[in-house]
Amino acid sequence: MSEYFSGIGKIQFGGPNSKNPLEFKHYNPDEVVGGKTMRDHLRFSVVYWHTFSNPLTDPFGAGTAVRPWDDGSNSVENAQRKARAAFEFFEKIQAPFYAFHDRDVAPEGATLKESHANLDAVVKIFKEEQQRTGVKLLWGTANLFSNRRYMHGAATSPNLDAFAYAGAQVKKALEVTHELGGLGYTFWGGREGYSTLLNTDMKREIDHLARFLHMAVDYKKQIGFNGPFYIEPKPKEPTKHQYDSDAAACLNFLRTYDLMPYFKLNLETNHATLAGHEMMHELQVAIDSGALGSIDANTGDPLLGWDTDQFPTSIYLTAQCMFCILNMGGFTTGGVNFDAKVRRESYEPIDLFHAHIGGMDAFARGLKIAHAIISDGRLSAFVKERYKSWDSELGRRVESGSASFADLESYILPKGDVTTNTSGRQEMLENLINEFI
Ligand code: XLS
Ligand code: NI
Ligand code: NI
Repeated sequence: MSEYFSGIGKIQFGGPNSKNPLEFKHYNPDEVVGGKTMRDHLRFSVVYWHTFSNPLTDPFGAGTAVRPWDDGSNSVENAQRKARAAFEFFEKIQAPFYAFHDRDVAPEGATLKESHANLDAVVKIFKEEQQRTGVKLLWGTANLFSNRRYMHGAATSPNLDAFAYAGAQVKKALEVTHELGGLGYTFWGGREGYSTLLNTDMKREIDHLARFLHMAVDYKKQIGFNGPFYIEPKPKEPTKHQYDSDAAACLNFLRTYDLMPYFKLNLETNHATLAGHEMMHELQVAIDSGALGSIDANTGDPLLGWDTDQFPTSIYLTAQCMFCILNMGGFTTGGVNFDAKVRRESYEPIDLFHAHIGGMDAFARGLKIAHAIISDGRLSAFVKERYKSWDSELGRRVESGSASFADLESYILPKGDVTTNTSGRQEMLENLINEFI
């Protein structure tokens, strides 16, 4: 069997003092943090689209990536070779999971039938490689946005033919995900949104999206796929206004259309940024509704207003993410999926290792820091204390729904005014967090 990343072995844990750029400094898969190994906490996943199908183009220039296993052709053989290279990478970087879109892994044929066959030919290799390596599919998805047929959207297209094509494509992608033992399936609304309301019947489009997802639910039951569906919010790009704009909008949509039992959210950091939220906000919104499924780990550039999909390296960010995830009780089917790409200037195969090692180490540190903050207990004690007035008799009655405005009035009238506020101590708490960073 050919080796595609020759000269690079399995990435090992070298410890914090290691100066070897091809060693983990903090990610030690077997190390136990709070009763669980790092491997089981973090459930790292590599994305096929950025790491194996992205030539590193930008709007001003062609791709720069050098990928010796890729002959640049649209052939199935090329796609199969790429699959072997991908699994060699997953194994060497010690990622237990991967994720893909149907069109990342196999070339689109002249007809849908041909595309299905191309996909099957690569899935065959995936099956072999999953067996050989033990790497699992975190989630599958369908690309319903690149082809020109989806110029107006897919499930929200004004053209029924595009809607039908998308349905057939998702049907196949679900079958393949199921066949590969995928743990979940993601819907990111690629072009489900609008560029101008002048030509858009928004209500009708959103109703169609809900119908589409209900059909997916029906089909998932039919084939016996038990994994969760995920919706991945993003506010803009490619359309001006994406319907799944943020976690709250997605939850509102899911509740309106009775889809909550079947869906969780897959939250991406860069999308949170584009929505004008911190990732921690998005995570907490989802967690509070029992709907956090998985995360697309990346980061944006604060000076660039688009989805730059950079590898996460900020310890502050990863600590915040892991703080929320640990408080939730950890992932079940989801994981830390690196929806991130190397910069166009980082064109060599070895850069894929540097990028993932950095992201994995950043999350390992985030995990340890978050665990330490939680074990320390001062932060949660502060928050609990801040709400202590609600633990009174009246507070309990309000929370349980048995108090009225009249009760509030007779309680507060004798007091005359509110004289009991205490400091929020934001700066003190920020200092507390920095004790652990
Ligand atoms: C694009 C999205 C996409 C999804 C999968 O911005 O992040 O990559 O994760 O379709
Ligand atoms: Ni994503
Ligand atoms: Ni994205």
